[in-house]
Amino acid sequence: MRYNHKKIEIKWQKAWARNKFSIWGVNDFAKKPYYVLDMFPYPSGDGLHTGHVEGYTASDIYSRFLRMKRYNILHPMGWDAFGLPAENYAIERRINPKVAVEKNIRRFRKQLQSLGFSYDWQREINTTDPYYYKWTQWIFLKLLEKGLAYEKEAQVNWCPSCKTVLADEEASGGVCERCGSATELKNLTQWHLKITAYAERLLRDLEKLDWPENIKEMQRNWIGKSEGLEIDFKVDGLDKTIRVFTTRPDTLFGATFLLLAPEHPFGLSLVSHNYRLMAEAYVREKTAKKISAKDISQAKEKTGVFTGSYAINPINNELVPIWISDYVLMEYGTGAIMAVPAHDLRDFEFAQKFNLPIKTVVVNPQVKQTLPYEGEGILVDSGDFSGLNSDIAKNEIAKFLASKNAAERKITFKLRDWIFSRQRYWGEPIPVIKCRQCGVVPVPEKDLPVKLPYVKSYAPTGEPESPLAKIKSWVNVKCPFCKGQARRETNTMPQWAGSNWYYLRYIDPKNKKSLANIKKLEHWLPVDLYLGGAEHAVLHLLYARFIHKFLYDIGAVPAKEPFQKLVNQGIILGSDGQKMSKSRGNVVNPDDIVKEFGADTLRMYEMFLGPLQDSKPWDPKSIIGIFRFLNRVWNLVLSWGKAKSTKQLRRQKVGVLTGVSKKLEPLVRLMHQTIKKVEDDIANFRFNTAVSALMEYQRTLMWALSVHKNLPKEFIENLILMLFPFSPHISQELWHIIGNKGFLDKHGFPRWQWQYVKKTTYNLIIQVNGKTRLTVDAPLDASQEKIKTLALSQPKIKNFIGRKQIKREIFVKNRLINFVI
Ligand code: ANZ
Ligand code: ZN
Repeated sequence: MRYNHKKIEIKWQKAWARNKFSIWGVNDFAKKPYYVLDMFPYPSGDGLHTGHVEGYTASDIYSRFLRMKRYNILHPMGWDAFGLPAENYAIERRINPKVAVEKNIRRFRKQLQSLGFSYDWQREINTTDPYYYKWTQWIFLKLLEKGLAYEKEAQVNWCPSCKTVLADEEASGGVCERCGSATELKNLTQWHLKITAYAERLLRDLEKLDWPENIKEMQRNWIGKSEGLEIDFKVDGLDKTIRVFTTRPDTLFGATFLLLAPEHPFGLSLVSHNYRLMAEAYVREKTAKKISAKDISQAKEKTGVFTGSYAINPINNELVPIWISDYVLMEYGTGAIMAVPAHDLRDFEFAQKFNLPIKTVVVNPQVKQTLPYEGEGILVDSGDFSGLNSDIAKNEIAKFLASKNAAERKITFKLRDWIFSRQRYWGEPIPVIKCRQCGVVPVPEKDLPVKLPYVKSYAPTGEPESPLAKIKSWVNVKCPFCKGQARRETNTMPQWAGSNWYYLRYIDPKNKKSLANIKKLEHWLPVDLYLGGAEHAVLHLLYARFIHKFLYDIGAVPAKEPFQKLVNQGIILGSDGQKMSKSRGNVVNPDDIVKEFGADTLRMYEMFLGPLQDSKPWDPKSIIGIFRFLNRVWNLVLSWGKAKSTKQLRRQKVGVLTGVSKKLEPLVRLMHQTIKKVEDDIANFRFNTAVSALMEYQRTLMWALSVHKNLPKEFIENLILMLFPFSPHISQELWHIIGNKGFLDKHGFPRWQWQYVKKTTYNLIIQVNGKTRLTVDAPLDASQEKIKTLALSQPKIKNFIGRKQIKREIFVKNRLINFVI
C-alpha cells in the first residue's frame, strides 16, 4: 500500500505553522541556545534548486535533532535580494526588480514550506526592505565616521557586460564572478572600505574557528601575509634609488637584474636614448591595455623591455640591468623586484627569454638540483655569507644592509581595500551627500533609510555612473550642513553589503533603535553552525568577518567572530555527472519530486546520495528506493498497530525493555546500537550512513514482527523518533497513528544504554611461534585460561601444534595469544 504523502505533508505543515512557538520554543532562554544558520538564498526567478534542498535539509535535520536534545534552537531564513542577479533578471523580463523580487520571494517561501523546514518565519528578513537596509546604511556611516570608508581614484575592475565596477574578490583571475566575462581595468574614483586595517586580525583569528581547512587556507592565501625586506638599489649615474620588496634576501647575490612594473613612476625616466622608442611603446601598451588580471599570473608568456640603465647591488656593488615587465604588479610590494632567475620560476623564464645571466646562490645537497631551485638551502658564491643556512642568511643580510641604511624589514599583505561602489540601480544607496561647499557630508542618522527611489528606467547606462544619477528629483538635495544645493551619491552598494550582517538581524528583526539588542546578541552569538556552499570562501565569508570585527570594535556586537563552525555542502551534479544547467537540460526541479514522491522522500534521498561535503551526481533510480523504504516503514507500523485497538495502543507503553524475553535480546541490542549510530552520525553530519542504519533496523523489525506478533511498542516508537529529523511529516503522522500525542520536536531523542552497545567480543589473534595463524571471535575480557582453551580447540591450531609440546605462551589481553613450541 502506498501512503498518501500529499495529505500528510500538508496537514503537518499547517500544524507546525499554527503552533510554531509552542513547538520550537525559541524564546525559552532557560535552555541551552544553539544558532543554526543557513546561507540565505537570493530569490532567483528559477526558484529553489536541488543544492538549496541539500543544505537546508542538513541544517533542518540538525535543528530538529538538537531540539529533541533539549536545545533552544534559532533557525531563521530570509532573502538576499539586492544585487546583480535580481536586477539582470528584472531587466530581461522588463519588470521592476522590486516587483520581480517580491514575486520570487513568494515562490521561494512556498517551496521552503513545502519541504517542511522548521524555520522561524517570524524572523524572516529581506535585505531590500528599507527597515532592514536602514541598518546596512548605518554601518556604512559608522565606517565613514571611523575613517574606514573613503573615496579614492584607483585602477578598478570593470565588467563590460554587467556594466559595473567589481571588487578584486569578484574579479579574481580577471574574470567577472557573476557572468564570466573578462574584466577590464579602469581608473575611477570609487568608495573603498579599509579591510586592510583588519588583515592581521582576520588572519590570526582564523585559528580559533572550526572551519574546513581548505576554506581557511583560501582566506590565508587571499590575505597573503609576507614577511620580507625592502632593499634599496642605487641607480648608476642617476640620483635615484629603486626600492624592491623580497621575501628571499638570502638570494641577493643571485640578483642579476631588476624589474619595474610598467606603471612604476621611475619607468621611462630611466630609459636611455637608444631604448626610448621601444620602452615607450611597451609601457604605453601595458598601461593602456584593457584586459588584465590584477593577480600575479604565472602562466602567460613573459614580456619586457630594457631601460638601458643599471643599478648597484648594495651587497657587492655589482651592476645589474634594469628592465620593465608586466609580471611585476604596481599594487604589490613596491612595484619593483630584484630578479633571481636561479631561484624563481618567473624570473627564470624571463632570463631565458632575454638571455640574462642565471647565477646559483643557494644549494640543497639533499635534492637533485634543477633550475630554478625555489627551495631554501645553503648559500654559495655569496661572499662572507657563503656556507650559511637560508634562514640565518636572511637575517644576517638584513642586518648587514640595515647597518648601511640600505634595507628595512617589511610585512606586506596581498589583501587590498574593498571597492564598495557599484554603478547599478538595484542596491542600497550609499548614504552620503556631496556639497560644493562642505565636500562629502554623511546623511544624518535620523534621515535613514535613504530609500531607493522607484523608477521606470533602471537599466545600466554603460557609463561608470549609476542610473540613479538621472533621477533629478532624488539626486538634488539640500546639504545637511550649509543648506546649499547638493547632490546625493548615486552609486549603490555591492550585493555583499546586506549579507555582511544579516545573521545579526535575525536575532532581533524588529528592533527600531539599533541593529540588534546587545543582550539578545550576547545570548545567541556566535552562530554555532553555519551551513552552505564553499563558493563564498573569500567573498561573503571574508567580508562578513571584517564587518563583524568592525562592529565588535564599536561595541555593537559582543563576539569577535561571527561563525564558529562552518560546514560546506558539496555540489549536486546532474545525473550525467555534469554541473546542472539549463543549456545541458540536466536540471532537476525539486517541486517535481515533492509532487510525485513527497518532501520526506526528497529530503531523505538527498541525504542518502553520499557524504554531505562531497560533490555527487543526481541518481533518479534511488529516489524510488527511498520512497519504497518510507512506504515499508508506513506498512510496518500499520501492520504492527492493526491488531490493537486504540485503547490497547495507548496502554501498551513499556518502559526500557525490562522483562523482555531472551529471544528479543538481539533486537534490543540492535535498537540501542542503531540509536547510538544515528546520534553520532547526525552530530557529525554523516547523514547518509545514518539513513543506512535506519534501513537495517527497519528490515530487522519487519522480520521480527513476522515472528513475534506482540512486539513491544518501544521498538516501533524509536524507529519513528529516529526517522523524524530526516522525514518529519511521515514520522509525525505515524506517531499519532500508534496512539501518541504531541509534536516530536518536543519529544526527547531516544537514549541508548551502554550495556547494549558495548562490544562483547573482539578479534583474537592466535599465533604459533610469533606467526599469525588464525583470528577468531573471542569474549571480551576473558581470562588467559579461557582463551587458551578456546584457541587450542580450533582445528587449524590443533594441526599446527600436533604432538609438540607448548614451551611457553604469551597472552595480551583482548588482543592475542602466542604459543611457542
Ligand atoms: C627575490 C626572490 C628570489 C623572490 C627568489 C622570490 C624568490 P610573496 O611570497 O607572494 O609575497 N615580488 C615582490 N613584489 C612583487 C610585485 N609587485 N609583483 C610581482 N612579484 C613581486 O612573494 C614575494 C616575492 O614576489 C618577492 O621575493 C619578489 O620576488 C616577488 F628566489 O624577491 B622575490
Ligand atoms: Zn559581469
